[in-house]
Amino acid sequence: MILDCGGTTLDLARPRVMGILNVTPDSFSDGGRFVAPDAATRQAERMLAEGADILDVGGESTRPGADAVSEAHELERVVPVIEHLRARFDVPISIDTSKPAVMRAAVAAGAAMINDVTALRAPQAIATAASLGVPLCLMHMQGEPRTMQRDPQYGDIVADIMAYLADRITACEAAGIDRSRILIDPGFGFGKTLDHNLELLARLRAFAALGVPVLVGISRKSMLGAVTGRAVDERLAASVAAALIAVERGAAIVRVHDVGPTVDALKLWIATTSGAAAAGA
Ligand code: 8Y7
Repeated sequence: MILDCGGTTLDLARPRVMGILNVTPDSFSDGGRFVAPDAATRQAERMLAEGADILDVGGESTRPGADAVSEAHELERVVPVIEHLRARFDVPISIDTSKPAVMRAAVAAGAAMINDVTALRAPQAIATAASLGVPLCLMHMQGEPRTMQRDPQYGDIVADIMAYLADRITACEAAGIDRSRILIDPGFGFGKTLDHNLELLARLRAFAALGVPVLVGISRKSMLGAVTGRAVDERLAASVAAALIAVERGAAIVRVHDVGPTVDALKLWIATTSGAAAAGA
């Protein structure tokens, strides 16, 4: 599967690493340290040196309990950062947003992918994404960020989320978006209990049946804290393990804070699943 990111192509025959670049003052794990374009540049530089294949720029915190950000604020946070990064680096930039106006401005500034945790449910989002022509990640979320962790419910969680994502893919295709531009994401932590998240990771392989690449974000999330008893800044080893488990179960892209350690782990995975090693030579 080849993803066409406007000029740059990403061959998903091997797993890829998306580095998280938050430009929100209230992002739970970066504490707003990367708001200014200069600071964002330094962080981007480091992630690229460590082997990031994509950078995901987000200006609206979607952590549980977060308040919505106004469109003007989001635009003023992300557009200068995207322009700054485009001028300096060649890497594809993904815009993490649910707002059509932000999608438009971000792509105009050089973003080559849309990452939407609401799977283009906002009015005009599908039409906007269709007209922009960039790849899209459709993520599953039950409820909305402010309230999603209050007693989420599923029948069969994998079947429910697959049905939701299949619906969103159909809606995109109906608007003229080619399937080759679509990725899906089960949305770890978005309206899910610990048990829901663990079952999703255990059964991740099932999502391959939808026939589009799977993106997974577990880096530093609370499910890792629940399993290890570790605070958010102590979840590196668990985050790398989660990325590796996801890739082993079919994820094409992992969205992470700690690019270098993740890339190292995936190098070992690649070395043992391809070529001579896999053939038993
Ligand atoms: C995810 C995400 C977040 C994820 C995708 C965090 C923006 C919370 N999580 N996008 N965004 N998948 N596609 O902890 O799991 O990074 S925000």
